[in-house]
Amino acid sequence: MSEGIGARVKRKEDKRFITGKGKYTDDIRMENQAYAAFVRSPHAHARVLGIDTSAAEAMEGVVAVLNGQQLTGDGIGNIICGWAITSKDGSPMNMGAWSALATEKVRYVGDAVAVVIADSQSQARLAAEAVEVEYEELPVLVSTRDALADGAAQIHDNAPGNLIYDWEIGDAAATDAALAGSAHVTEMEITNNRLSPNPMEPRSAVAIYDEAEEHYTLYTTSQNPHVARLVLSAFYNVAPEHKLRVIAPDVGGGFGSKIYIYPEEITCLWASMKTGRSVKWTSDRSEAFLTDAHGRDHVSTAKMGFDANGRITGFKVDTIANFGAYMSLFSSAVPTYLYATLLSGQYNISNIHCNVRAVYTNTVPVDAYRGAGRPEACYLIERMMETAAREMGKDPAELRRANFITQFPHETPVIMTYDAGDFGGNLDKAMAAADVAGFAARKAEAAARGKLRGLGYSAYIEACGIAPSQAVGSLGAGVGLWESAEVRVNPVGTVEILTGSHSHGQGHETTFAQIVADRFGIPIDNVQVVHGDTDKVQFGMGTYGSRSGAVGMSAIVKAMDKVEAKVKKIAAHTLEASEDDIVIEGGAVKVAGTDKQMLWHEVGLAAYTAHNLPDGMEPGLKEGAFYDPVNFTFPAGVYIAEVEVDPETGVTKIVQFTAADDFGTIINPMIVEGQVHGGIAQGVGQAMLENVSYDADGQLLTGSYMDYCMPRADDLPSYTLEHNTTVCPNNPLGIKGCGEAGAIGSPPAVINAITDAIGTNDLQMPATPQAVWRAIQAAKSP
Ligand code: MCN
Repeated sequence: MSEGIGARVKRKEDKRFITGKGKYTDDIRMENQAYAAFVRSPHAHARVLGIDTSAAEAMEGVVAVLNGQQLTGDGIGNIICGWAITSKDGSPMNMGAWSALATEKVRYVGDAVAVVIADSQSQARLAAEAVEVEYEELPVLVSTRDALADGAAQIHDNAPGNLIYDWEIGDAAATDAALAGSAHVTEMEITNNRLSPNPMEPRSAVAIYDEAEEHYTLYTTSQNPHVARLVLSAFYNVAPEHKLRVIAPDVGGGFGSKIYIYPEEITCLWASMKTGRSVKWTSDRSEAFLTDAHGRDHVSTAKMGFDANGRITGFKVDTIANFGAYMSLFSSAVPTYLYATLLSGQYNISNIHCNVRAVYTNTVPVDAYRGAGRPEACYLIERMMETAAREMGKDPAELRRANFITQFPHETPVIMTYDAGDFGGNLDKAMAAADVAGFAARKAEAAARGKLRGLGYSAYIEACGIAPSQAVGSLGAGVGLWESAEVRVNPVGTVEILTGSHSHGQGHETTFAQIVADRFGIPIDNVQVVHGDTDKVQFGMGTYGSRSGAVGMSAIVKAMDKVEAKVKKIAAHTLEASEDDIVIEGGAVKVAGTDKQMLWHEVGLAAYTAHNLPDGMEPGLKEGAFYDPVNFTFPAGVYIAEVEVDPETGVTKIVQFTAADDFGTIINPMIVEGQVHGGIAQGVGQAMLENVSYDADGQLLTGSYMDYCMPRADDLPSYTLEHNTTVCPNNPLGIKGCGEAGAIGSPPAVINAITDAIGTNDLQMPATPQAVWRAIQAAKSP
């Protein structure tokens, strides 16, 4: 069986994962290891008047108690947001100061003010409780909607009215005019609920300072160890870049939350230098809820206009995006270039305008979480489309079809250029697989059992495979978004791939090996994928924005092109043939049309023994490449959810979920399906169960799995998945990213299905039984 492109190969890495042999950060044990425990604010907003560490310092096992004054005194810089967004009046964004250990003020419950380093974890935690911090409580602001209101608590002095930026995209006047001239305008207020990321492995860091070498090593749960090293050295001044090695070993999921450099990594590195001990910190689940960057949290009002034929005339959106207490690394890009630029959806819309006001509140910082801006855009558009269809008495599928973009490339009014797609084909496949034609009969049968059955669509598009450095750089990104790779063919013909991408659940060790196996005709077991270590891989931009396939693999392809060119030269020279006649097939390098050949490993050996290489050729067989894409990739699809609601209780069951996706060329269908399954599960979680909730004092009400409801297997149906392939023209393999699609496309399908069932559009996520029941009652009352 082929193991190459398109093969349903089992994941190579799973052997160590399912046998408990994965090596995670918390598995690292150093001889002189000490443990860190953070002293965290119990208040959402308070002035720090004093910190008394004397009792803690006297406790058994305590090595040191360190605070923010010492940290800043040692020149450790503030945590920053790396993507500059300019407000529409030309002013820069108002970034409030964020010290890894707070000095004068705390701004959310869980904000760290000091750290205890002790011989054991329990000693550190006990001593952290003995640190006495005197606080003066300040007024608290939690609500996204109220953040800009007069009299709201002021969170950062340099962000008057809590406004971080007031940004816009598109043509306001043209959109207003289009709406004014519309035959029908649908208007909605839509919230996108705040989510907690919940990777299986909580965050962890082990910092090791080697005094003799003045060298630091950081093991950390990172999706992008090179960016972590860059930021820690260049911006936070923790260690010089060449004296800092960052290793992200096995990482048990991230979903975006492990892109950022958090206070804990910075503090552990610094504390290791201060104490001369290796310092380990591993978050427990409560700490994860309190400190991992949250996702979403938008409040939007939107108007979508239609002409008499149901063609969209204009789309106007006003969004308030809650950033929490501080600006995390990529936070500013999420509700702007990852959200508003996708507001055209799959539709041909001439006039779009979106205004985004980003605000501070006394809550955990908010940043990218699976989909990052694109789920928020998709949810808005797709709820508007479904509602508009109902208001105009049109079939929701056909309203979408009538507005689909059919010609590519297509430039939207919100600066995206979609490169390829077949939106009508996706809809056809999804409708056939979901048996939409049979829905009326199923609905009638459910009604006979006293159940309300509903069907909801979502036609999503997203921009991923992020993306061209030049474009994102000019839009404010502080980093390029290329990727690097090195392909090393060993003397025995086995291959090592060094990549700047980082796998933390996506199966890169398998899919990356598959493209090498495909190209060189060798077994995937002869390919080793090396990633996650700044000493082994020179640089890389890491994994997020579903970019490892489209960008990371493209860098490997570029490096393989160079290897192949050299292999052909060696074989042509050895076999006394023309380079043009050399082909690589089935593990051999052959002269086409003859029986002359070298086995793959013989070429490897020839490259290293080097006694018979072409004149002037350097020995060895190793090539590197950087790949910078010319555009994003645009996966798109249609999701159809079918639900049954019990009108007496509001309990809702998804009885059928169909996804027809276009991911371009698929390297491994099994891995892609796994990605879609996981994404849909998270989307269903957002739609029906998950919601981060604070009380008015800024206390987190959902700080454990007793209160934060994650989807479980029995909340989910067996999915029906279809693929409709249009090849991406902008990368060598024709790939589009698949890692976020499920989380982007599924929430509106679910809510559209529930609102179809209960006969009201007035429902916000999460559609818990209580929320659904209330919506049914509200719809009944006059
Ligand atoms: N792939 C493929 N064919 C395609 C596209 C992708 O076979 N046409 C394969 C890739 O080779 C890779 C996997 O599918 O093995 C996902 O590829 P891609 O869509 O490029 O996404 P990334 O590898 O860049 O992963 C990032 C993406 C994001 S942004 C989030 S968030 C997310 C996700 O992946 N977080 C995850 N999936 C996750 N899965 C797990 N288990 N854990 C996470 O934290």
